[in-house]
Amino acid sequence: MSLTKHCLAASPSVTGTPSKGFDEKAYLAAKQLRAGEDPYRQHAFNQLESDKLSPDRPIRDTRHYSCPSVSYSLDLPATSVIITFHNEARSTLLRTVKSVLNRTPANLIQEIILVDDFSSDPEDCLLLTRIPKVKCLRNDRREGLIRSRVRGADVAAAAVLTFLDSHCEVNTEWLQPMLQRVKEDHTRVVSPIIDVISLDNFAYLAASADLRGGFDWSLHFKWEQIPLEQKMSRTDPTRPIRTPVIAGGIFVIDKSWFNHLGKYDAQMDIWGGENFELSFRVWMCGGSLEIVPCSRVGHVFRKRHPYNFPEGNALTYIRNTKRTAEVWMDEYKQYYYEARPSAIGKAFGSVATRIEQRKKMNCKSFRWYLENVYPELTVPEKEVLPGIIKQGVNCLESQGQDTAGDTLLGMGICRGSAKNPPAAQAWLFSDHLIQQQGKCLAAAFPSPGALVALQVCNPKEGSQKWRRKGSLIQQSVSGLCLEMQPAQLVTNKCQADTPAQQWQLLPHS
Ligand code: UD2
Ligand code: MN
Repeated sequence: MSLTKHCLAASPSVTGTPSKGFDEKAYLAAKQLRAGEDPYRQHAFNQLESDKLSPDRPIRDTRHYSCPSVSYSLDLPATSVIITFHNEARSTLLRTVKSVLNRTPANLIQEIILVDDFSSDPEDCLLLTRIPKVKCLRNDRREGLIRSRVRGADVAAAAVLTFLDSHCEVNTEWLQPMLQRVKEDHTRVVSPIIDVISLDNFAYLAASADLRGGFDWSLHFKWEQIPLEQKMSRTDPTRPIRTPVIAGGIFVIDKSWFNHLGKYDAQMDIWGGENFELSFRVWMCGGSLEIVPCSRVGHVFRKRHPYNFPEGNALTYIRNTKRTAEVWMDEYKQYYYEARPSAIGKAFGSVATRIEQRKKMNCKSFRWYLENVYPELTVPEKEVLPGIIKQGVNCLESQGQDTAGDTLLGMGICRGSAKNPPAAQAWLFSDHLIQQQGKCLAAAFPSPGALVALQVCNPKEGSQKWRRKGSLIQQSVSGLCLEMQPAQLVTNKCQADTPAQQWQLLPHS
């Protein structure tokens, strides 16, 4: 577990100039695919295609056309790039390293720290230290990417850390926009848009610029569209996108902030879940996460893991996500267990020190996170709650029918008691529906000022789905809020300080 002597050697030459000591061709040739071998077997991508490409191949600049005219500080901080890998293909590993050196101003790269997570051949890593700035740490047993990254971060000399997977290609001006955001505010943790390098033919493909990181209650990561209301209000495509979670592999973080927040949970093994744990921690403990669209980094997304999990893939994922749920999700962890029942009763080690750290840092609650960072994640509401819907001293009520036979909705002084209201003021809240006698509140054509009416309940109907957002009641599909205007109930742009949008849902029991 020590720095090898290669790693301590000073780097005499300037970044970008080929190093005399490193023979690229020999490095690659030594590990070429044997004739007849399945090119997907070892790495779960087409190694043959990767091996054919130059380590310096050009790629298309996939940024929005307004990005090149954005300017950045002249005194951006330098960064230590940390790349952990376990049995990576030489051609992809080398291309990752070269793309960084070729496409980044030399003064911004302090060093590239490779953490060889006990790959079969130590030379995959060691030989690369002949390239200026490249260092190599080798684990003397398999640790997994989480502990490996911490090991790399601990020896990093720069004030800012940049993590990359070992099969990436960074694009034009990828680093500057991320460093700029971190320099302005060291609590920001930033990612690029992650472009796709085809696992079949290694074509470099632009990813959508309208995505952010999301997840479901089983703690399964997914890319999702940024909410409509945010998309509509985006006038400048170079502005960062707030993201509830990051994908995990490619991000920039201030080193002292990373340390302050507790690095990673070192009891997580191999792969998976650490991105949720870090994301919840960053948001809940005073930082923020964002995707910077003018930064683009390509990554080979695979369909299966090319390496083994000593404890098995499923158990490892459970252990890591269960530790995340136990430390960060408070009472909401019940939904994790409902969505992933196989996690119930499984061993996950002690989380006492992580919980203690959360307390010490005085982090906010998971409820705060849900309300402020990820209100789009719907909380399962299985039980049916009977109740009243109050605004000031008035209650939402049905007020007979109009000539077309539609129920009129309005406000009336609350009668009876919350426990025993008259039928016209009694509502059921269930599964995101708000109903009265089989009819549900619906905004069929939601727009500011559009009427909300009662319709026959249909749980599949998006226009009938509502969720609480503090004291607002928001329609999930449109993002608009329920508002009482003098004579009618409408949807309108959500405004937390508008009294007509403040609602209390008081249950009967
Ligand atoms: C994504 C992330 C990855 C990580 C993972 C969840 C991106 C682009 N990738 O999965 O970084 O956050 O989600 O954990 O966001 N590795 C080791 N030791 C191991 C296993 C893996 O060093 O025991 C290395 C591996 O060689 C690679 C990196 O860790 O460089 C990530 O592994 P992956 O590429 O299999 O993960 P990926 O991209 O599916
Ligand atoms: Mn990867």
